[in-house]
Amino acid sequence: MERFKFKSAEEGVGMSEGEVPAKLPEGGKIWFNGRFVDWKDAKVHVLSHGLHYGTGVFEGIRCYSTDKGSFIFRLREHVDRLFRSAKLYGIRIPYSQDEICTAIKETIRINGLDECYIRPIVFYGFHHLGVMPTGCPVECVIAAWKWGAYLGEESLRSGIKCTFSSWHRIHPNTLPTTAKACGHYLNSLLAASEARKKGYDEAIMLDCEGFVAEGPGENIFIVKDGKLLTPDFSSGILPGITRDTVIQLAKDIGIAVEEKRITKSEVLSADEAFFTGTAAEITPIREIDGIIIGNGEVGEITREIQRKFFDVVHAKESKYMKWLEPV
Ligand code: PY5
Repeated sequence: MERFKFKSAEEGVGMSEGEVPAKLPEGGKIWFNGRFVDWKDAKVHVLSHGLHYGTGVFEGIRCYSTDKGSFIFRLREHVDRLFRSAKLYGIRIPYSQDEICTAIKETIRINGLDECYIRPIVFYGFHHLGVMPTGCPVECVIAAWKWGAYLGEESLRSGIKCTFSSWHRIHPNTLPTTAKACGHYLNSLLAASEARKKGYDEAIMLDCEGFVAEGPGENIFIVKDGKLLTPDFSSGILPGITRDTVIQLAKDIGIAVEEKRITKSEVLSADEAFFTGTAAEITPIREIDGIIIGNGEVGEITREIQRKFFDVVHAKESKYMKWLEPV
C-alpha cells in the first residue's frame, strides 16, 4: 500500500475526458535492438509496418522499490507472455527470453530508476507495406519510466465509476485474444474513450455473447457471498498476470475463487468488484452505470486482496519472494 500513500493525486494519469494525463518523461536511455540510445534518438520510420497495421506485441511490467531493494514483479512471466504473443503473430524475436530479462534490468539500472513501469515492445519495422510483413525487420525496444496509479492515486483508495461499453471485447476467433498485441488496443481505445465521454472512469467490456469480459486494460473480479468470481478464458480475456496473482493470493488467504462465465446482472448485484492489471494494480469499482456496488465503499475482501498484493510486491511476504526479481 505504501507506494500510493506518499504521492499526490496529481501524479495519477487523470481520469475524466478533457483532463490531460502527465506526459511521458523525456530523456534517459532506451534499449533499441540490443544497444542503448538516447531518448531523442529512439526513432523509427513513418513507413514502419507496425505503425500501419498494428503488427507488434508488447508488455507492461512494474518494478517496485522496497526496503530490501528494487524488484521487478513476475518478470519471467511477463517476458514469457511477450514471446507467446509474438508466436501467435509469427513474429520471431531475435533474442532469448534471458537476454530480454537482462536488457530489462539494464534499462532500469542505466536510467537510475528505483521504481518504474517497463514497456518492452516488438514490432515490424520498415521494408515493405503489403499486409504480409515480408522482409520487414523485427524491431525490439525496452523503455522504462516512473508511472503512478493508472486510473489516479485516489482510484486505489476509493474506487472508480464504470460503465458497460457498447463495444464488445474482440472475439477469440477474430484475433488471438491471449496475445498482448498492439492492434488489439483499438478495441480497448473505443471502449475507454466511450466511457470517458460519458463521464465514467473506465469501461467494462462484454464478450461477443454478452458475458462480462474485462476492462480495456484490466481484468475484472467480483465478490459474491465471500467468494471471488472472475471471467474464464472463453470470454476472450487477456490472461492477466495480476489476475493470476490475485487468484493465488486469494486461495492462500482462504478465499474461494471460481473462473466462469459471468453475466452483467451478477456484476451489478455483486457485493464487491475490482479491476486487476499491472498498470491498474488492484483498483476497486464502486459504481457501474449509476448502480452502487455493495455499499459503495471499498469492500472488505477487495481491501484484503489489495493489502496482500501491495505487501507481496513490496517484498513483505517471504513466501512470494519467488515472484520478485532483483534489479
Ligand atoms: N486485459 C488487458 C486488455 C490488458 O491490457 C491488461 C494489461 C490486463 C488485462 C491485465 O494484465 P496484467 O495483469 O498482466 O498486466 N494492460 C497493460 C498494463 O500494463 C496496459 C495498460 C495500458 O497494465
